[in-house]
Amino acid sequence: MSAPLYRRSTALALAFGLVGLAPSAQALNILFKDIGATPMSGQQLSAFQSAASYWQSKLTDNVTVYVNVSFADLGSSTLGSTTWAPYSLAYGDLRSRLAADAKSATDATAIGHLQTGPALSFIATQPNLTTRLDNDGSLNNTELKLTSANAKALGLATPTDASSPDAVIRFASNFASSFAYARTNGQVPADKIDFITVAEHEIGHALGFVSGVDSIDFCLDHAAQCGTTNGFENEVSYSALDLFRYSAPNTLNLAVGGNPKPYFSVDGGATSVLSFSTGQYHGDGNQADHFSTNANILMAPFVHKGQSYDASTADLMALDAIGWNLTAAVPEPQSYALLLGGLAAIGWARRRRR
Ligand SMILES: [Ca+2]
Ligand SMILES: [Ca+2]
Ligand SMILES: [Ca+2]
Repeated sequence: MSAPLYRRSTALALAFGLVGLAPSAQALNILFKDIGATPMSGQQLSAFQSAASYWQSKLTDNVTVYVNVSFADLGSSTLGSTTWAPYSLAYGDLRSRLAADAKSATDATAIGHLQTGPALSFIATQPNLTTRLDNDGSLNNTELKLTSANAKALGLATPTDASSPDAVIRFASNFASSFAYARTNGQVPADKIDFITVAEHEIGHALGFVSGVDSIDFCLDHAAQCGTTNGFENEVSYSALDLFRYSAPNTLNLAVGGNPKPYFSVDGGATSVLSFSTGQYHGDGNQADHFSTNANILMAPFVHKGQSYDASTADLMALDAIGWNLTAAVPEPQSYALLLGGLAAIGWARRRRR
């Protein structure tokens, strides 16, 4: 039985905001609730609704995803963060689910290149920071951990609702006045950060753009807190997205850092779609559940002032491969500008087995 990894203080007064409008049948439905001590404004809720509606327009999976939202103190450089409810399952079961769910060319390619058998083989970081080929068939090879929303996209039942949601998304109160909460002709002012971009990014994490590499990265320095004093072999760490993290053809690379740098690939590593970031603490400085790029890629670690963008082809391809079904989508490539602020996803937060 999986327990939600996020626990909010019951002393917090819940402020109920508007709930997402239900779209037509046979589509993703994102229902959200403002749980902040200070209620979000109408324009803030409307902006989040825009981000939710964006994803609803891109994904056809007939599931309801519950998201709690609020503004909170996230420090000086983080714009948003997401915690999510986990859903663990055997690798073989996940592979079967992905095969049964396959609809696109990306899906077909991805399924055709997944490792066979009950246990994955991959490059992994060890507690002493060295790496090795982990093919020992222990729990970290045989069981994976998805976001509950990702599990829903694969037809798995997850007991979430508004009081026990799929994800909790927090936005930086420090940047509340730096955000633009609406786009004008698709743009925001040059000195503002597009809140809708940030919200779409965080929802992307909730939908499953997460990596167990971040968990390893964090737990390398927090073994007692993580319960990993005996190493990572009997931990469920890796995500569906981690099935597509390669550093060479046929080399699944789930190491922190990564040399060469791992990249997103749906054909067993033969073709790199885009490089991944490699870890906040022992990698390239950015959480591994992001692409590694300065371009306007939604699931990159940064968003740029004055820039507004939605999911790129690479972002959508990743969600497609992990179990979502896409409506037709052809985003345009975009140029990039100034870096500003990290979009930290606290996707590493883990649960203990047993
Ligand atoms: Ca192992
Ligand atoms: Ca798909
Ligand atoms: Ca699906």
